[in-house]
Amino acid sequence: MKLGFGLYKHMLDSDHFRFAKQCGATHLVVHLVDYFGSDSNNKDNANQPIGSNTGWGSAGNGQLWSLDALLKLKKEIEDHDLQLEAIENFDPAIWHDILLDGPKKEQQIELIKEQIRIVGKAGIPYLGYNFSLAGVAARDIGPYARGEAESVGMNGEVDQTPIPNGMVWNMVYDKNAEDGSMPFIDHETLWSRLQFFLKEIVPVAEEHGVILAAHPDDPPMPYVRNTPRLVYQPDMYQRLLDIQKSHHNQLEFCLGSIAEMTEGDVYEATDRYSKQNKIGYIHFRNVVGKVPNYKEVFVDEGDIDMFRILEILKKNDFNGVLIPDHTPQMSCDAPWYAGMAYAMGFMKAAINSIHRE
Ligand SMILES: [Mn+2]
Repeated sequence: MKLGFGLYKHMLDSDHFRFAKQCGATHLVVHLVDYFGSDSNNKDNANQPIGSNTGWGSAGNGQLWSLDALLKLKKEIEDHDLQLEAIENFDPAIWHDILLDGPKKEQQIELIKEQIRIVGKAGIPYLGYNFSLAGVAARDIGPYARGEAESVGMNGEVDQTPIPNGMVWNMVYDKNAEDGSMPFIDHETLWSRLQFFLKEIVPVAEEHGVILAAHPDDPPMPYVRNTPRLVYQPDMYQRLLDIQKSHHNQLEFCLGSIAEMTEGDVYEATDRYSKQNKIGYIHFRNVVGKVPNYKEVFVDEGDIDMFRILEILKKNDFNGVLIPDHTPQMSCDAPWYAGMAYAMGFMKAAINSIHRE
């Protein structure tokens, strides 16, 4: 097992590469989508009021990540003695109509194929994605972790405010969209959209040596903002895998989201999917409770026995990367960094102790 670190787009610089290295990371997972614009310094936990019409802000300009840009990034990362393991998430600007079954769907599926070719050429092994209409939304923020550390969670209520036209995946892709909101669809309709995506994209990923890794729903509710969710119980991951069976169709396995699900259990799910060799990389974080009443907490204070997870992964020969994903903010001048450094120290010690046994 390998210790990785996740960096947002505005953090892709030398200081942050050094920070990751100092925390013990050997691998990086990078976000190239510019969430939250450029004005927030608390981007990991950025949250929106119920029924937000802007979400995380504006989607990008629809340009693909170029081979030159990816190679440059990869080289900078390698110059810091780190490896670029994965890119996480597509920009809604290049796939909104794949999610929405809109008029540009065919055009956008070609864009995604081209993006995968480029990522493959750059030699980046994984592409994480989250096939979701509402995206990560409808959570609440508060002093929910140990010592009143600020984190996110749900308090029994689910935001079902319809999403306005021009917005998907919690970002605005068309500021000039007509008034109105996203039409209601059922779960099967959304599954058919995912099926179209996987049938088109997985063969291209195979050809170009890229492994797709699907994040489950966060939060894992059947509906959020009046839209259906795909993977909101552990079993539903199997359906996603079975649509297109391939080594290149895998999971971005988020322990926190899975533990928040109302059915199954996180240990059984970890065993089941690691045994199949379907876990691409892991979001290693902890929570208390289940939807719609849960809180994100420090890695060592939640419901999940993280050591038991590592034992299961070791038993099944999982050799991929674990990253901390979200963490509560710690009370100091650098709340996000302190929270992450704390999680990384725990993870490094835990992984070492498991490997020593
Ligand atoms: Mn996650």
